[in-house]
Amino acid sequence: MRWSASLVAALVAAALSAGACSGGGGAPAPPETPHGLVPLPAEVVYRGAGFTIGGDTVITAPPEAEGAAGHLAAAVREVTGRAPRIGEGGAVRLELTGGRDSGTEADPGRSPGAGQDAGPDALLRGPGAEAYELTVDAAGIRVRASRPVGLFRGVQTLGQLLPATGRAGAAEVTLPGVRITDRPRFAWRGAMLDVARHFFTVDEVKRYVDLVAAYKINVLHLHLSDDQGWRLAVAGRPELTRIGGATEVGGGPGGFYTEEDYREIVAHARERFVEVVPEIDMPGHVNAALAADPALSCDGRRREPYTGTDIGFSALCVGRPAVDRFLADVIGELARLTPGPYLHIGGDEVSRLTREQFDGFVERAQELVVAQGKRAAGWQEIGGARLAPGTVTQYWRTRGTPEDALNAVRQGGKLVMSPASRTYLDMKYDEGTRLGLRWAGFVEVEDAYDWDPAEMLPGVGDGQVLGVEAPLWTETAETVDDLEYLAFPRLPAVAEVAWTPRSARDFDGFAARLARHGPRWTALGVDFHRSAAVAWPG
Ligand code: TNX
Repeated sequence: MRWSASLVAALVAAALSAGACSGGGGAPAPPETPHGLVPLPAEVVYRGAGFTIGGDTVITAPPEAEGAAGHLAAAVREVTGRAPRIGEGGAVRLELTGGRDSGTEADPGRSPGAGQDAGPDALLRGPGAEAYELTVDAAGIRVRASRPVGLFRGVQTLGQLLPATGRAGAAEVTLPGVRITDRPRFAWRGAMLDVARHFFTVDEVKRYVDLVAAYKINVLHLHLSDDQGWRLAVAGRPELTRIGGATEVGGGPGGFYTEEDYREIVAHARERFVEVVPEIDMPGHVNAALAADPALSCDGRRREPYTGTDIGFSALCVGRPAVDRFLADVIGELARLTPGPYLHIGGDEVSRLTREQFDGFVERAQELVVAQGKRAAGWQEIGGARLAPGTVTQYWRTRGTPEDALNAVRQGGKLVMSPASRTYLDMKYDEGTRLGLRWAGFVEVEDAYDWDPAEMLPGVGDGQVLGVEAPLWTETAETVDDLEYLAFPRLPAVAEVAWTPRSARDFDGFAARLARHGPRWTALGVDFHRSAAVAWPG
């Protein structure tokens, strides 16, 4: 019999309150965090006795899952003060089953089985690649998956079964007895960070990755260029970063990533099974590039650096040989530095070009991406162009017509859903929010949660949706605190929309589970927004 998670939650709540009424005669103490899992797994059954982790606990894991085992040991150390040893014969076991993924898409060119670097697997193979099972009982803890990525996702779940913080002096923690069978609904579960409007350092980006990976986000979409800044070094074009990288919104010093910096971010993300999708936004949003290289504009004039927040005023002089060389250099560099399967070419909000010019540019950029063995991603507007097989279109415009996105689907393309009125983490929560914009309306945590990606557009169901992404534009966000205040708690809401089956989701249940994360964020120093719809403890 298969239980829906919400049914199980209701039964557990009933059982717990029955236990409370029975006078406690031998009834096990209610587990500390029975409903704190975000995103909610596909199936959760709390049952039987749990398991106590202490200083002598040993974690056993195959070599491919050493990273996951290390993350688990660190999470345990956070609450008990001591990391479990990783070795043979442990009561906590991470196991690769070596079987086939359940329900994956065919992916010629890769053989199934355990032990592969699972970063691209999840994006190219479909959500089954990330499936796992987690059991906690009196004998121990077992996580099973066919791939290392599944073990890592299972360890993230396990981390949420631990209390937020250790009790002073307690060297042990008891996890509830539970059996979880889980896999994501969508393959692409993204967080976009705009490092162009305000620059964020490698360490700041890594911290964001750590925070979002806990919610099983698997794509870090880095918005690496815009009018206000060019943030990635491109071999042979030093002026792009020297001039284009030297400022940001408000006139601060800006910054950029060297090849080494970028590789460090990619490696850090991959260790957490998060794939970096780099975006160079073209053919609009390019003032920083035009400030660096006047040959990219039709009038041949160098632009002044731009530190304001207007949009739509810049464009490459498409069709010029200098622009084509630039395009080839930039896409070549992105492909060289990026192990993941997708390169994002931007394509949003271009008002200076004719439709023909725009479409021609998008088609040329796609051709270059495909020639590098990659797939292209682009904002919704690219859907009007002829799309290559595998090109992903990112829906965002909740004002105006979705015609471009529908056109992408008519061509057989898939969508990543980032409706601004639901997923834009840069919108204000409400009238009083000290940061953020308001053009797409206020976005409270209920708005970020209470929608369905497969019910937004006519003719766009589960089969047309590759995934969901929450963009964090940074016109108004200058510091890590600003980022975190905007992302939490909305990012976890979007992460659950992307992961959890529709039938298992309801806002009240989510809010009750989410409340448990307040103390976690406080312990991590995350400055989160205390949304009024959530009963935050303390
Ligand atoms: C629209 S969404 C933009 C960005 C802005 C954002 C602010 C999209 C593809 N373009 O350039 O930063 O709104 O909310």
